[in-house]
Amino acid sequence: MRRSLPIVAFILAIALASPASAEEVADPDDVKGKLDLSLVVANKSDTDAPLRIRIETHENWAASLLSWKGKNRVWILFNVDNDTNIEYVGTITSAKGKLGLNIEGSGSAFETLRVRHPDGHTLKTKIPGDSPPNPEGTVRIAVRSRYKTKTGGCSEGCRDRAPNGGSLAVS
Ligand SMILES: [Ca+2]
Ligand SMILES: [Ca+2]
Ligand SMILES: [Ca+2]
Repeated sequence: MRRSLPIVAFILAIALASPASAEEVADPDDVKGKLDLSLVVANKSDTDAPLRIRIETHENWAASLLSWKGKNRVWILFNVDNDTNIEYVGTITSAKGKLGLNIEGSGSAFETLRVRHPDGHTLKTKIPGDSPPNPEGTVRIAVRSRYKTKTGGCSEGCRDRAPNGGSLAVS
């Protein structure tokens, strides 16, 4: 066994030297409505760096679609340890057209984080590094959406998840 040690050390050295890369999952055109998710991209430049998240949908919409007064929502789920349970849920809503992310869970609620909507189908946000929803090391995330209309195909609420099962592991 002793002979295999240098190989292990060599592989570890490569792993440590690799720059952090973006993790992403494309999501198909699998639900009706404006909040049909198409892509989630997440990355951390270092283990204790901010977690940057980009969410895209297949359709374009105005920030007011996510008004806190309405039923439409985009949620970010955070699993920050080794089990499969979600510890924190971030809810994206808008007030007077300005988007924010409110993260709650494990008995805590955090200050609203800024969310940008640089084009009609993209949401971008940043979770501070070394914070409960983005602890040092690996964090697993998934995104859910709900789009509800008064009549028609989404009157019961059209819901999407990306990835459809499991989560995106970012470290
Ligand atoms: Ca989708
Ligand atoms: Ca967990
Ligand atoms: Ca999906």
